[in-house]
Amino acid sequence: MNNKTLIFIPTYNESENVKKIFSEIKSLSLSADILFLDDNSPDGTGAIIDKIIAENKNVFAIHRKGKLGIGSAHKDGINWAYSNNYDVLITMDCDFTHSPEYILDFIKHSEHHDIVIGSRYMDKDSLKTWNLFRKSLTHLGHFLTSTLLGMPYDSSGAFRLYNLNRIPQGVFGLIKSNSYSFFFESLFILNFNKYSVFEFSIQLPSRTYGHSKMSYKDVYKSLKFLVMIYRQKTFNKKKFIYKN
Ligand SMILES: Nc1nc2c(ncn2[C@@H]2O[C@H](COP(=O)(O)OP(=O)(O)OP(=O)(O)O)[C@@H](O)[C@H]2O)c(=O)[nH]1
Ligand SMILES: [Mg+2]
Repeated sequence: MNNKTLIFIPTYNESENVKKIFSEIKSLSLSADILFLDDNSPDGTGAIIDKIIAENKNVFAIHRKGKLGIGSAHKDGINWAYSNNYDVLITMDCDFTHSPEYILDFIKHSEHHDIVIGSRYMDKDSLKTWNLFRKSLTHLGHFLTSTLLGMPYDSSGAFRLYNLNRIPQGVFGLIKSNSYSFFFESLFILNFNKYSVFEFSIQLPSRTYGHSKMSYKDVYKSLKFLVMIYRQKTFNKKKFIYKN
């Protein structure tokens, strides 16, 4: 692997997961750096990250003053990766729903594609440990994003690889969402501008430690945002075109 690679992990109250996820990634022996972005987690996740940084020179952190949203965390992570000249960016959650060993598959599949996505919908057993409510909500989300945005992909997940040296930074500048809708908005914009997307199947176990940060308000906001993109795509699609 000659590409300069960054693994980006946003955290909010992940004190039970952050050390373990770091050691699992470390045990893969990749030549990759890791960037954590913590939003001043009340449970002290930020201090645990600083301890990891003090002992590992390939680990970095952005500390923000408060919870600014998962989408804005990803945008800051992406901009940091461009500013620091990374070729490849892998993004993932800290809660072990994204198993670190898949990172190797992302890298393997990245050679011929601009974006690689771990999909929950190619294998019907991918979400087998999830409760029925959460599984139904996820499938409904997938049905709506694929129907309204005309993309067959798993567009609401964070387990992704971006080939930054094939995607101009300005494309990401078109993304408006700072919340969970960041994921389908970013994929829609990338796909609309003809960047290639490759998916492979992943198993997604449910979170073991800690709590989900997604609220009903987030789900409602995402739905509203989805309808807004659908309307803009129908009546004003020029808005999504990236002009160099
Ligand atoms: N920095 C930062 N990280 C966040 C924020 N919201 C969520 N995260 C992190 O983003 C990742 C995904 O958040 P989750 O709460 O697991 O959301 P989810 O995966 O959609 O929901 P579950 O499947 O129910 O866990 C985790 O690593 C969180 O700690 C935020 O506002 N700021
Ligand atoms: Mg999660």
